[in-house]
This record gives sequence, structure tokens and C-alpha cells, in this order.
Amino acid sequence: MCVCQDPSTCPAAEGEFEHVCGTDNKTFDSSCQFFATKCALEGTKKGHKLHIDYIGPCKYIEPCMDSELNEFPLRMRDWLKNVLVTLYERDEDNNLLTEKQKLRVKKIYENEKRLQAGEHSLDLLAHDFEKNYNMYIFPVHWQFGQLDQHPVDGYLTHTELSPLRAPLIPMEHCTTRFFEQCDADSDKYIALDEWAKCFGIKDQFD
Ligand SMILES: [Ca+2]
Ligand SMILES: [Ca+2]
Repeated sequence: MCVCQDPSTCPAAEGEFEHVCGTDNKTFDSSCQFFATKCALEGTKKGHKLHIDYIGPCKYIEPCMDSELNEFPLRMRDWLKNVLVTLYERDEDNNLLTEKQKLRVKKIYENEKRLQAGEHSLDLLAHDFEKNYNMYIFPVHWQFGQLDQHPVDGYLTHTELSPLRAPLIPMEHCTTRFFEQCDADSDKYIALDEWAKCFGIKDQFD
């Protein structure tokens, strides 16, 4: 039988960066503390609803305005593309990408029209998305596949989304609103088609 860890046996946090903010808006010293607490609430409604909201102590997060919400996917898509290109560049001997994935990223990497990583205006990002739309499809799908692991079923739960969402929230105040509206049918899962649509990717893949 599994036994919940006693929170007092969690290793002491070495700094604020180990703190996590729960969806109950309470700061936990570490993710160990958080999971021990959640485990102790197993079977209760409160426990079911408790998740890690973001990394770091709870803090005031500015409300996200509609105009800012529209900017969010522009920057996020560009970022995902750059993450993949960086992985590809570094992937000489450690297999961060499968052979099939490498082939797809190679096409993006070698495309001369690719917008190089850096600070770009929103206008330029929007223009590039329109002009080089095809380069943005794979990174969006790839990120979904990275997150959809427990289980691999074409849906993201709050927990599956967490590795992307939790570190982003303290830096990007539109993160929560963005992912909330991605779940268009509000069933608490982000399906692949909801995800793609959220990033402005049309239905068909390939
Ligand atoms: Ca899943
Ligand atoms: Ca949904």
C-alpha cells in the first residue's frame, strides 16, 4: 500500500526558487511539501482540485488584458520554434529528438526565410506567421506530444500541462488565461485540436 510522505520529512528548500504556489493560492516550501499535502488530501474534493499553479512563491499576477492575450500565441509560437531549432543544433550525440523529428526540424532549420531567434516586434511575428505558416505547425504539435505523456491519449490534463505552464506564469501574466481559453469546451482537458486552434494552427496536419 502506498503511504503519503510526511511533509516534515521533505528536504529543506534551499531558496525561494524551490517554492511553489498552489492553485489554493498558498505557497509551499517545495514541490515535495506540495505533493505530500496533496497526497494527504487524496479522495477529497479539495485534494482533487489542488494543483501546482506555478513555480515560485505566490505573488500578485497582473490581470491579462484582451489585447495582451492576443499577443501571447505570437511570442509562444516563435519561442517553440526556437526551442526546437536549438535542440536540433545541440542534438549531435544526445538523442533529444527522434530521427523523424530531426528531419522535420531540419527543414525549418535550413529554411533561409526563417526568422532568427531574438526580440521581434509583434507586427513582425504576425507577418512571419502568415508568410511562413508551415514552419510553425510542427513546433506546436511537437510541444503537445512532449506534454501528452501520462497517458498518451491526445488530451492534456492540468498535471500534464504543468511542466510548460508552471515556470511560465511568473514571467508571462497571460499564461493562465491563455491555457484556460485553449480548453474551448471547458471539460478541463486540452485536446490536440483545441491546442492547435489556440495557437492559430488550422485543422489538418501534414
Ligand atoms: Ca494525456
Ligand atoms: Ca477541452
